[in-house]
Amino acid sequence: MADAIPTLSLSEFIRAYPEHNRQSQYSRYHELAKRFRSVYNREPNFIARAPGRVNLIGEHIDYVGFGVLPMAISGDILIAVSVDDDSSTVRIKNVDDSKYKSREWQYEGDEQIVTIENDEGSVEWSNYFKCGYKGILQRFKLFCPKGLLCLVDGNVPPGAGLSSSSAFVCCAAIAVSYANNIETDKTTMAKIAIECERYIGVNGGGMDQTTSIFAVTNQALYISFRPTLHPTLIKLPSLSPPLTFVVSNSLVTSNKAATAQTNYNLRVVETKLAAYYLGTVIMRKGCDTLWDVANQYMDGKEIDSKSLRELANIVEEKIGNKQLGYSIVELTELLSLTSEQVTEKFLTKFPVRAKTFHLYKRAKHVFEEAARVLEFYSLCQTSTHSDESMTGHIKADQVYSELGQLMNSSHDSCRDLYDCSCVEVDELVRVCLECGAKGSRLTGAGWGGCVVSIVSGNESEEFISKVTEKYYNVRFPDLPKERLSEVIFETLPGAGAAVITTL
Ligand code: NG1
Ligand code: MG
Repeated sequence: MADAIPTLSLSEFIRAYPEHNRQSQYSRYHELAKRFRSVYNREPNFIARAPGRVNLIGEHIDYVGFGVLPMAISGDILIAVSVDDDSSTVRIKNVDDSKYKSREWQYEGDEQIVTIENDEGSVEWSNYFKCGYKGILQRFKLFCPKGLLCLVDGNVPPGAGLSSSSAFVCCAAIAVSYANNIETDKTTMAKIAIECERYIGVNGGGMDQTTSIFAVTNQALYISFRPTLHPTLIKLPSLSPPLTFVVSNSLVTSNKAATAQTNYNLRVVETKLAAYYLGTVIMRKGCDTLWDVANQYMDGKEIDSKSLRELANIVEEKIGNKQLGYSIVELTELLSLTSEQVTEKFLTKFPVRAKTFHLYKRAKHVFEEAARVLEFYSLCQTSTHSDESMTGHIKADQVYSELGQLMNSSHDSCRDLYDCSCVEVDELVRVCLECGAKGSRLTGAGWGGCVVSIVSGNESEEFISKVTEKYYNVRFPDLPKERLSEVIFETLPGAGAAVITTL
């Protein structure tokens, strides 16, 4: 799969869209080019685009090293760019300039390239662009980068778990590399985007960037990260009635960068503490990630869902559910390390704030969630292969119910073991199930954001109207009707990142 990011004309690109939204996509790209001309008084040379994603299953396990199963959505970030050969100044503007102020900076030279300051509590929007900029300049050692005039537009809701941040970082990296005449393959681009998004202060995994770059219309992805990054395109089961995924936004936003120290980065640390401890008790040597624990447990053989379930039982035996978690003092005893060693090993690279650390709940979630992903994947494969030989509805019902149950268990585990849900998201999941979803779960990092539900195709309209009545009309009665299609929508696997050269 070492192929390049596609460069396409707008008409070629639009062909990948389902017929019903081709026209609206066309207008969006044209509008952006038009705005660009009026803002900068010149033609854009190209538009880079990168989509958001919805994760079907596999939450908070990518940074641990286990495979996940997402798909791209049609919402994306667009950056129209005009290259300025005579300077190295970057100017970026947003079509929504009341919310996102224009920024400008200079290439700072070798080491620093560009300063990214992470203010806790509020995150400067242009930092996501700077991540991609810095990532490309560093990786390709560009000492005389071109100046850029950029105009950004996006329709992935921010802080909703649909990965607007990674779509922006990927889009920026692609725009900067294309503007500087760098050709690279998708794997390299995904790895750059994964690493450079960490400049924002979140010790993230690689699911979002990989999806944004590798996605193909009508296919989901199974992404494995270890031993190397490896995305596999997969067909979702073709069932009758057809399977649909509906995304609904709880409308609670959670800015992952602003809350990293108490939420996301803390979870990364907790899984590392658990990996170290389990390594010492099972293999007599601390491991770096829970994937390493599983890999050593399997002696290098393929990790399957049965062994992951065994590992979840070992977590029960060896760690035990200490309700209040471990304080640093207790950790030093448990891990036979000094408190300096604990700090140095686990708490320095990305600082976190916590009185106690939960090892049992996090490790149990990770192993079971990793098992669920493999079970979901194998259901997709068997039902895709064999549905012609099966007789219609019985088979479909069974597949729906099995996929749905895996999604439900995933949500329960995010809520109860990983503590990454919130009251509103739990309520929305409950409402979705009451309204006929076969399964429903939070998607993305959590602590707010979106829910994804599996719904039988011929029931999706009715489903959407029932959820609207029971969730949005009750909790957000003032939400304008015309915004409903942004907050609850059916989604098909969308196309991946591209550069659109002829508008
Ligand atoms: P979102 O919700 O898109 O910010 C984050 C991480 C993913 C993954 C999920 C949880 C980044 C860029 N994204 O996604 O890698 O860990 O949370 O499954 O850090
Ligand atoms: Mg994100």
